[in-house]
Amino acid sequence: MRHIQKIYGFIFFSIIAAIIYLFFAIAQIQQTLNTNIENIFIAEAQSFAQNINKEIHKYIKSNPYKELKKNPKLQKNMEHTLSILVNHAFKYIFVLYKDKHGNYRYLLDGSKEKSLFNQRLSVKKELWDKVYETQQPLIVNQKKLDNLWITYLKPVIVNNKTEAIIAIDFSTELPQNIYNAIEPLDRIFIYIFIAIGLLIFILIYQTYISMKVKKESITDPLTGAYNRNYLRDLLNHIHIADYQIIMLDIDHFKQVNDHYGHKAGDVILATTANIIKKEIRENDILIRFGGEEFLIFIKKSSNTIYLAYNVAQRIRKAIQLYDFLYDDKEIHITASLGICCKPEHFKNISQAIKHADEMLYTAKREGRNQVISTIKSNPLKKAAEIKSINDVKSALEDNRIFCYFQPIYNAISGNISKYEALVRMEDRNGSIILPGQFIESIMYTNIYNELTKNVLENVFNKIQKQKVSISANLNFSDILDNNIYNLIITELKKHKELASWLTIELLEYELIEEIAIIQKRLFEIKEYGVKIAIDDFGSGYANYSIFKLLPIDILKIDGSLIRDIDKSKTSYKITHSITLLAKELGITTVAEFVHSASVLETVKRLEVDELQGFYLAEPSPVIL
Ligand code: GH3
Ligand code: MG
Ligand code: MG
Repeated sequence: MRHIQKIYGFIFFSIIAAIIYLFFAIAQIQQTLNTNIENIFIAEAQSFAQNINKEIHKYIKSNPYKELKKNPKLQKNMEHTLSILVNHAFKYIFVLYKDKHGNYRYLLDGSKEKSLFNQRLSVKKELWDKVYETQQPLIVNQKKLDNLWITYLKPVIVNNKTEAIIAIDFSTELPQNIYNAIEPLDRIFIYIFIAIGLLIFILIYQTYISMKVKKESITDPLTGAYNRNYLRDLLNHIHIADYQIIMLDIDHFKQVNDHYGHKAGDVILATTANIIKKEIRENDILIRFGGEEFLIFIKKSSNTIYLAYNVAQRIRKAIQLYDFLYDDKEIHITASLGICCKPEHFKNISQAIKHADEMLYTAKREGRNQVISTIKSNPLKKAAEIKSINDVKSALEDNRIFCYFQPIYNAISGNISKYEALVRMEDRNGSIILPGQFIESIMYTNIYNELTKNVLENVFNKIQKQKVSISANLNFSDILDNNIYNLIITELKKHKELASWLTIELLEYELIEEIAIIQKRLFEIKEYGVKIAIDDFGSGYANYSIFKLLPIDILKIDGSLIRDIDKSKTSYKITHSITLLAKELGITTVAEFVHSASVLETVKRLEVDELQGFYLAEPSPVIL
């Protein structure tokens, strides 16, 4: 289509160029014709003057005035000769001499009227004098616009002295005739130019209109942002690796509509779009994605992965602080934002947008008025670098510590019975870091406690929001920590229903000195209805007295046993004995690390109650 437009454009401008060329070419022809006519006439005048000069020299040998005055017959004869040359073009042919006062007077006159001999003729003296002095012929061009009017002056030299001047006046209307012949063409050109002018005007107007229509079709009239039509076009040609994606949704917008009316809602939508526009740059793209949902493509400029995150935080704060005004009422709103930092890691743009939307969903679920940003970490890049205390500390401060959730399935029904919360850290590059890379360095520091609190709050929130069973990992040291213990108890008291959704998974269980305190605290927690699980049972020195001391509901069989249960007889037998023991004690068993079909088949055969592992489901930032 564009190709054809280009061809039309080329043809159109070629035609215009040809017409303009023709216009100037014709003007040039007219000019050339005029010059040629002029030259022909001048050549003729020269030859006339030459002949007259010869004639004069034939009969006159000294002073022409004196000789002609003496000989009127000669004068008459010569005038007759001149008169033969006179015609409608060469109208005046005469010979003048200069008297001693410097005035010019007739010697011979070619016109057939009565003789003007010795009468004065007023001429342009300076020109005539010049011919007298230089003894060179002169062409005096009195050309009018379309007619030629030329006087040709030739000196008559006798004995090296200028004695007279032959003057031939000629004029022609040929140029006028040519002009008359060409004039219709000129008129045609005027019409053509007017037509071209009109055509150009129509073209410009049409282009303007079609651009306007096009703009309207891709713009949302309420907010002035692009609409989904634009997004559809954009998806075809956008280079997604150049952008990061933000998805924004206004929190509780329905309530704004309900409280203040739909018009107020509209004002808020338009104003929000303006706030966003102020926070983004020219190269970024703002699209109204849905009702109160905006999609923003942030053009990468530097190599900071946090670009979109920073922009999103700015937008979030700006919206939170803005006093929206409607009908003299001040309205305050907040927004939640989800980010896809590395769209290039997704199969296509739609998937990347979907990821940003999932992050937005997470932001909503986890309290709104916040920015959630995770990335699908690049599988090619597995940096196993250990993070420092400071890294974790700033991650905590920046809200870059959160949980992934891995489902645990009931082996018989196949339904999800609960999720295990697995802590994750997002580093400054947007990569998701596993606990193995950062827990070590903060162990036994207050940062570790901060992290645990953060995880617990995360889990409590998730339970409140989604009403799902979640299992949280804690150490004995966490139970002993007063802050953490109090946090748990306070939450359990505050939200009575919380306990039934919560499982505490104990990661270590050596019988330390303080076991009595742990025992007391765990019994107290269990009183509320929280379930207690023993994690990684079967690794290290499995101490059976733990079942006597602590109120255990669930036993998670260590992954190292499950991993090769389909291949190792020992693993199989140990697991078997653990399941038998658990059954005897009335404890639920969980097999973690179910990573293949044959492992799954084997643990099912051993009648393990619950199953967890990559083969069934990977940990995910959201619970659907
Ligand atoms: P959440 O915090 O979960 O996002 O809740 P919410 O109420 O903002 O979201 P929900 O999707 O439930 O409601 C969105 C509302 O936005 C519903 C719809 O009537 C309203 N809406 C959609 N488009 C427009 C519009 O153009 N103008 C106005 N005034 N309201 C709109
Ligand atoms: Mg909303
Ligand atoms: Mg919505």
